[in-house]
Amino acid sequence: MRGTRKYQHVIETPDPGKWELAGYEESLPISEKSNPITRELDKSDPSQLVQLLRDCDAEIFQEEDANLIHYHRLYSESVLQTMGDIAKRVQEVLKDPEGGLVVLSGCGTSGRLALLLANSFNLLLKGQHRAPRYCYIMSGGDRSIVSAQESPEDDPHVGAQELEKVCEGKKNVVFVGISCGLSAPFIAGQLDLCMRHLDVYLPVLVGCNPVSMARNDPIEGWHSSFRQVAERLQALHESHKGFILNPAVGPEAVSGSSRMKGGSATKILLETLLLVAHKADSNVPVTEKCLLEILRTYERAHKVTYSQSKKIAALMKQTATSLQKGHLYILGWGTLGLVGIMAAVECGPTFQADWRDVRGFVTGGYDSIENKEGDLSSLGPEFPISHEDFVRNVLPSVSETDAVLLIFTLDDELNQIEKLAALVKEKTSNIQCISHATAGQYLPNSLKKTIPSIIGMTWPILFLEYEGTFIQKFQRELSTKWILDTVTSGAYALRGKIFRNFMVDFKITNSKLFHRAASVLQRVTGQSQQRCTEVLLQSIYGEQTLSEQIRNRTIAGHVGAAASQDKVLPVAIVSLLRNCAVQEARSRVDSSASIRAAIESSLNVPGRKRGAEEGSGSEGRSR
Ligand code: F1P
Repeated sequence: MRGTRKYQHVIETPDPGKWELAGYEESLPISEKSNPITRELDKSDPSQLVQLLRDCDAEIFQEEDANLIHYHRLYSESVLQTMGDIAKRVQEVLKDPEGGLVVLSGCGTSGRLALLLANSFNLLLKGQHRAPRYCYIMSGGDRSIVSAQESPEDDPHVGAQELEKVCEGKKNVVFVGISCGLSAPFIAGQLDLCMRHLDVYLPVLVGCNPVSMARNDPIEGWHSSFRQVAERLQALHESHKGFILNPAVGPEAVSGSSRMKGGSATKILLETLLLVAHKADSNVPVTEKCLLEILRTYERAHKVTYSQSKKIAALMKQTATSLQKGHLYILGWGTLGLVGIMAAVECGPTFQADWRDVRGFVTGGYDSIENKEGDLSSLGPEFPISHEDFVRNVLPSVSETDAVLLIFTLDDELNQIEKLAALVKEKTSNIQCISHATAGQYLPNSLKKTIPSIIGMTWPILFLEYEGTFIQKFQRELSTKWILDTVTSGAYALRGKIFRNFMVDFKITNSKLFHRAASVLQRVTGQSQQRCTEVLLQSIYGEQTLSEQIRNRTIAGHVGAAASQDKVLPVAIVSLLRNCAVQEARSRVDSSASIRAAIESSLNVPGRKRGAEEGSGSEGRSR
């Protein structure tokens, strides 16, 4: 443990990682680096996987180390100061009855979190008999809540249009753009709009990379890169006309999977500062102490969550088995249902899962998630999300190969839960649950009998005025998120979808993911950027000889072509490692037991030269 720690930690936070050292994967932003903690993720058993992911999550709370590169962390003075400054501005908006609005916006998980947070704080206002002041925007619109839509992330124009739409007639707007990687063009477009109208907007950027690591490749059809936008925003920081809240939380456990730590950190940062703003609204001054008091509760949540590591590992193992031939259905009550949907949806883009493989359902469906566009059930079979929809459309075909996970608190309708559990048990014995209780509450025996596998979380009573209930709700949501991120990522690792700690079987559906594919290819094979891009394109187009016409296409063109292909990156990796045509590589990948096995056996081909990256911890250049 470091001697320089300023705060006493609730959990044991790890020592600074190798990723903090100068030169470690230098060309990559923190959010895309491979975390040294999880280098052997693909070789780990369920208990080890939980431990590794627990340690990675603990890095969120690690403090700045003055002896290393000066990364700002969650507890850094500058970060706490910025949180306080933003809270004060939110407080002003809350006092403006007519023209004030807080807009939270993001893509993918960041957009779903924007929805979750906007709902939480509108609910808080409702409890005080006050009108809603929060709204959310997510790229791709409300359909992205339950179905991954990655390509709208690339459009800065649509981002700006959407923002203008929700702010019509407003005079005092705090805009919070969330992009964990400081990378989404959709958010860049919105920040740019705000900076052109500072009389109305206070632009805030939330993410987990330093500005110098923000994405710098040109945004097609637009005037700036994300980094240029972030630099302009940074220049406004001193005059308090704009803010960037971007503590480093360390690389993701699965490289680039910003739904994990990035998402958790977003939730912690924003809930903390917004709660403090509401507290301040009742004339309590915004102080570092208030912020710390709340941040501590999230550390406590980490400790409580991972005290159940053994049971989480068992759930992961069961999930991996079910995903061989069956499915995982996550049925949540209240906002925990939305947290379940968030985890389920991301399995598609991250692990090339079919939308039927992992699905989330929530009590009350769209009514309870209070999305802007209302009931989306008619959009297609993946859109019905209520428990009734599950019982009607899915349950009849559930069998022993499927797993069902119920997530609830002991304040929910336990009778209903028991009834649903009994129905599920008629179809499969693989039923588990995560239950959240407050100290002094106990699960009824009848429920324990119906569901023998229970991850039971008991939360301490919080003696904190009115916001105590919300803190408890936030802790339970984050705890559930941590468990589900761990269980789904771990299960797919066990299914051979991860190589070392790289996601290798993801869909290339936007420009960020195209660059990520090229970068992983370089790091696994040790080949040059030019060669990797060439083979990536060969894999996308299924052609060994690339025509001039293909070579001249834009990245958006390549992304469009990649959308209809599967296993693009694994095929490119095997092709490069074996120095064989992409057709041969594809048939090898197709006939392998898993993606990981295909890569591993290609690495061990006799006579193959070792790549620069293998075991060395150095990096490839991606941009
Ligand atoms: C946005 C995002 C992630 C998602 C996936 C694709 O990232 O949609 O939420 O998990 O990795 O990108 P960001 O803009 O918040 O970095």
